[in-house]
Amino acid sequence: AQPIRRADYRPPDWLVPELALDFELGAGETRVTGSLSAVRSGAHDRPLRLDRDGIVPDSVRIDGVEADWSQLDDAIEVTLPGDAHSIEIAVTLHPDRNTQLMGLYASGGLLCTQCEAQGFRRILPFPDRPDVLTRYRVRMTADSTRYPVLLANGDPVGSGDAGDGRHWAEWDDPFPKPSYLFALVAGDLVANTGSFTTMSGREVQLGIWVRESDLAKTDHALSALKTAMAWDEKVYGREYDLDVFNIVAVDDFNFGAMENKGLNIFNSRYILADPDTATDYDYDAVAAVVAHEYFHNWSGNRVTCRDWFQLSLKEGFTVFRDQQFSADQGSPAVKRIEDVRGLRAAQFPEDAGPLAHPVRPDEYLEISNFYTATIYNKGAEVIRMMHTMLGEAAFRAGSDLYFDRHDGTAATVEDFACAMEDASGADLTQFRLWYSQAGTPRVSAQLSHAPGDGRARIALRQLVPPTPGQPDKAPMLLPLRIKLFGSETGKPLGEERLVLLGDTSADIAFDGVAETPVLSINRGFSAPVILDTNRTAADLAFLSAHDDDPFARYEAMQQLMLDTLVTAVTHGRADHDAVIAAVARTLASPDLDKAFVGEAVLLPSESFIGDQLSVVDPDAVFRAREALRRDLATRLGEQWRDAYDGAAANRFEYTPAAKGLRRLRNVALGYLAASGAPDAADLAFAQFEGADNMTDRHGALATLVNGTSDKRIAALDIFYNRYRDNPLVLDKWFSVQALSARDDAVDQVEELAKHRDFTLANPNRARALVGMFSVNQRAFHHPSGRGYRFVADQLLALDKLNPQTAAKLVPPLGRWKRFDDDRAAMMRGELERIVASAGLSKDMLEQAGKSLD
Ligand code: B3K
Ligand code: ZN
Repeated sequence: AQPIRRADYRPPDWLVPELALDFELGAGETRVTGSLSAVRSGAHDRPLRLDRDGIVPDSVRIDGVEADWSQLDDAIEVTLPGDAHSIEIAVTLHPDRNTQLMGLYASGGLLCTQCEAQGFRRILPFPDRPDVLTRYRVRMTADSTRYPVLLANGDPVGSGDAGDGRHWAEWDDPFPKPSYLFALVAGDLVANTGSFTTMSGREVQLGIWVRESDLAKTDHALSALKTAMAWDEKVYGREYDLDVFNIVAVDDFNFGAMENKGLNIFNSRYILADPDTATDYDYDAVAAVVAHEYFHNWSGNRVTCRDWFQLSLKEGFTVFRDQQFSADQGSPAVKRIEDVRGLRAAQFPEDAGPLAHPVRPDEYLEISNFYTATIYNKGAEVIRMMHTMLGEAAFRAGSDLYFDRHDGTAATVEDFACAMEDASGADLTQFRLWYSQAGTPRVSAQLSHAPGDGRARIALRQLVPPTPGQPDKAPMLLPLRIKLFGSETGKPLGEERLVLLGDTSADIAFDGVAETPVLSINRGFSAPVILDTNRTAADLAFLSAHDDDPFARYEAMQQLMLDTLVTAVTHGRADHDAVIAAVARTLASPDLDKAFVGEAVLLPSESFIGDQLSVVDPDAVFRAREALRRDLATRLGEQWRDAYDGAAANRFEYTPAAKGLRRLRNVALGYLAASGAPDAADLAFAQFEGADNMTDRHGALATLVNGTSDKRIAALDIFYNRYRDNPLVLDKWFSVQALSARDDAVDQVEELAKHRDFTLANPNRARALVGMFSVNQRAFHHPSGRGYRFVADQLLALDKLNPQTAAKLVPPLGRWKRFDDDRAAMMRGELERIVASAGLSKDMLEQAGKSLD
């Protein structure tokens, strides 16, 4: 297969201003007729090219006359004599055989669509590219009993009886859109409805559509939607533009959700929530994803992407918007901690490995592989840095200008940067390197102090590491928020400064510094970089207690823990005292937000510790981390018990304060278990049985599943029997075992893959077992290589059904260079076995192939 290159972009030869779609819907067979207007764009004599994937037209008519077409592998071509023609194409589809879940497919009795990025070509041969904007009118006819509800984009314009037990409905979307935003849903659904009055006084009907049995779990999503609509008006001045906004939840979905115009389709895990089945984490995720998809109505739909290389234009910006939204709903510091933890868990390793690519990539084989942490999360960091440098008001002016200028068009990343520059007067020339250069910059900051002349100096250096295809990098523009604190008084020494580091090295001076200063740098994670400083354990412990920015306090604590753990791994032992004292102090600070305390006292993950080492020995990392954990647990035994008891809640409430209590309580329970306290398992089991919410029940289960108590099996059985009919909760039952820290985790996971409730056909289930297992560092990297073999076997089987979801699970195997020779050879061996398999998808070929380099 030939890569698609950004440099080869050419505007479309033919435009399609109008499309009427007619669906005769059925799960076994659906007949589609598409009537489109094709208009020649520019002077050329090239044929009309209509992309296709696995479908062959039953007929093609040009201006009402049966016509010939030439059939290529991935398209059909029609030669058109004039400059404007009407084309009618008929196709037969088989939704119930569509295991890829792209195009039109069946899920739990529903029929639904997924078209981004290139699924529309599995429904109708069409110029399936985001810069072709079309006005859609959709007519659906279906069995009235099986599919009483028929939804599509835009506004409903008619419905009626179609005879023979069938009915029809017609929808019209007045906003021209690219084919990837097309959607329809047919099924036996009910809605939780509401309405929202926009800032100009228009009333919008809202509907969250689910199976009847799930209706009681939709209030949270509906209220999050209303909050998000109001927030986007207030913070970005963006108003909704149709009379209806519908969301449908489906069980089989390749990712989180999809922002189809006026008809969002969601993975049910990001809609359904009630206290008995959803954790606080799930509740937060539902609100964040509902908001994210809603925000796409402007950042993605009204202004879309010219081509898929511009994907971060909509995704990076929309992730930034949903992060701001979530921060505004609770604790901004805790939200930032979670986002940075996610960035370090997924994006930093991606940027350091064989699949590293810039936020605006230069080429791809399969676009589905580029819905990555780099495009989404690093993309969001890039927008955040603009926000930091320009300030709130200028950033908003830039965003207004961007939406004004490009409304109704397909834009580029460059257009966004230009709007920001034009509205603010800023020069983002060097800053644009964030879009073109891959790799996480490394920054070194060395603080020195001359007490005699009251001057502190920070020597800054930056290095952008080489990545595949990009051996040499230019220095980037890094916004670093910096503040100094006095080591004796604990007080800030002057205001925070925003330093823009644009050179390879720079010297920053602070005057009037009489006291020995301690350096607080990259506050709020103002630049997504890896930092190296000359701060001692004492400095970090000091900051963890005195920094006036909670995020910076968290970072100082993490760095202190990380330094301790790296020492332990490399030298076989380390002094735990500084960490223990700092954690003790944090636990004893009554003024701190409980949610923050719960995050601050958590040890860095095994994989993040591994990322600091030149060669990773996962067993050594596990041992070092367990030793510190046990030491913290036993030496602060009383404090963990106080924290546990002090965080006991009354009845379930979903409020930031109640969430914080649950967070701290469950973290404390984990430490109590790690201390070997004789009553820890009973405590966990009592919490498991007595809980009135999933956060506490799941927290207790996780503690038991990691341990050796005989309560473990009992809890797993009770949990299974209670939730066996709830697929989303059953996913938790699989994943909590896949993530187990026990020695026998590999055996358990091999058994679970044979369980009657395990299936690769459902992406959530596949990810719950295989995806979660492959991030369980000790189990996946079992020295026997069984973990690698298990994952490779599952990926090969999944690739036959659903290449897109299979390919997403390759990266853990692709990290082989980071491990010892034996493990590296076994991981490579599995990748080689994958690449050599017959009938491999393009998705897998790209991911596994690149991972071998
Ligand atoms: N835009 C979709 C993602 C589509 C992924 C296609 N492989 C959801 C989102 O980012 O909001
Ligand atoms: Zn998105």
